[in-house]
Amino acid sequence: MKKAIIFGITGQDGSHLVDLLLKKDYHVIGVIRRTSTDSTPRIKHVLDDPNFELIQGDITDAHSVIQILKKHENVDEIYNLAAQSHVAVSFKQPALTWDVTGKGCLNILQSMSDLAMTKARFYQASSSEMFGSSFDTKLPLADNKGTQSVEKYQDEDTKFLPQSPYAIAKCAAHYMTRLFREGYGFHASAGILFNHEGPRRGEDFVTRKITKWIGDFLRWKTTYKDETDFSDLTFSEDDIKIYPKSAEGVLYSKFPKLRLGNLEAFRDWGYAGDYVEAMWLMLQQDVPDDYVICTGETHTIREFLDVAFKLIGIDEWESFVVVDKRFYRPAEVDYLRGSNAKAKQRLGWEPKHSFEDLVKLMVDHDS
Ligand code: NAP
Ligand code: G4F
Repeated sequence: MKKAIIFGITGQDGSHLVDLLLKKDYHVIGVIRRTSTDSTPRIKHVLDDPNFELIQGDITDAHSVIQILKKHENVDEIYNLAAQSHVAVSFKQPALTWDVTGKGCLNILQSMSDLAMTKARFYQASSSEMFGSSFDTKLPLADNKGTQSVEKYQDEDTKFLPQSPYAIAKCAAHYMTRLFREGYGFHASAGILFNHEGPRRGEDFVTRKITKWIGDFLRWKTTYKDETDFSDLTFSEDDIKIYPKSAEGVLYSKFPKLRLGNLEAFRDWGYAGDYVEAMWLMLQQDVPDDYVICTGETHTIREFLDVAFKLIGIDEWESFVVVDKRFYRPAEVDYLRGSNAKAKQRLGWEPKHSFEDLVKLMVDHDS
């Protein structure tokens, strides 16, 4: 039976990865940091599995990391998914983000080296945020009007131009992973994953914030009305209101509008369950390497809103949303669209869920 350690077990990806590895008959050790409240909701369903164990540790504490690895020196695969993973938070807590997202990776790699764990294979969760404002362009394509358009994309050869403390820390960890591969001969691979989402996504990332709001809004509305008709809602600057038909003009109930930041950014959004398969595939290769994992499609936050609101019968979402400058970032990543040609060719990986599937999965789950 193969054995794997997952740092970041309680996160979105950790929870999908443990599902996948248990299905593949692995023994999985999940590393959990001490928190004052329960951080296991995403992994509740595996806590009693005889092939799963939780162990306490924190990747910012090198002593704790080395003790965990020493106890499991015969482990086959080590996945580092642990991070302070919120880009906006990284501007407010840059040093913490550096310690967790950047140096945490070094703590694991250095511990592997100190313990001479040359057999264990290592996965680093790198990010498309590392590209920042950088992209490449394909040869201009002639469209059917006879003009030329340029297709922008990022792949394994695109240079990094990070735009946040988070992305800078991820670049450091990415290069450290490459150094341990090329300098010391470790089987260390990095997946440069583009945004991936799903029902287990943290509620402060934009996709889940939208679908969670939709679910809460629908529940609020059906508390007062059964019909799906939205025609008698009224809108103030901040709130959505329902007035009772029987007592025109008397406030019956109000619900806060959805407050978002920049709606113009493009993201290449995929489904998290598909992406953890790519992580596993990378560690099954004879030769370690870096891979871009993405769908190859890009959409703005506006487009996400279009699809999500249409699913609940609202064609014009504008009156339900407030653009709030507080959610803008000091520097933005405007455009992400990956090319997954290498992953397709070498790993045989491709995404199974479309953008529309993903939005529906999330709206259905939250409604
Ligand atoms: P997530 O939901 O935020 O999970 C992060 C995990 O890291 C949580 O289990 C968290 O524990 C743990 N963690 C934080 N600080 C730690 C520390 N000091 N020691 C040990 N564990 C710690 O992130 P995700 O979406 O699953 O992403 C997984 C990884 O992929 C992250 O490294 C992220 O940066 C990277 N990534 C994500 C995406 C994406 O679109 N999701 C794309 C590219 C790369 P708590 O539960 O206690 O907070
Ligand atoms: O959902 P987001 O916070 O994800 P972001 O910043 O792209 O980062 C995620 O994907 C990365 C991979 O590219 C990961 F490495 C990282 O760990 C994380 O998982 O924001 C997406 C876009 C941004 O342009 C942001 O400015 O949505 C915009 N946005 C607009 N309003 C908002 C909001 N983002 C958040 N979180 N909250 C808003 O209210």
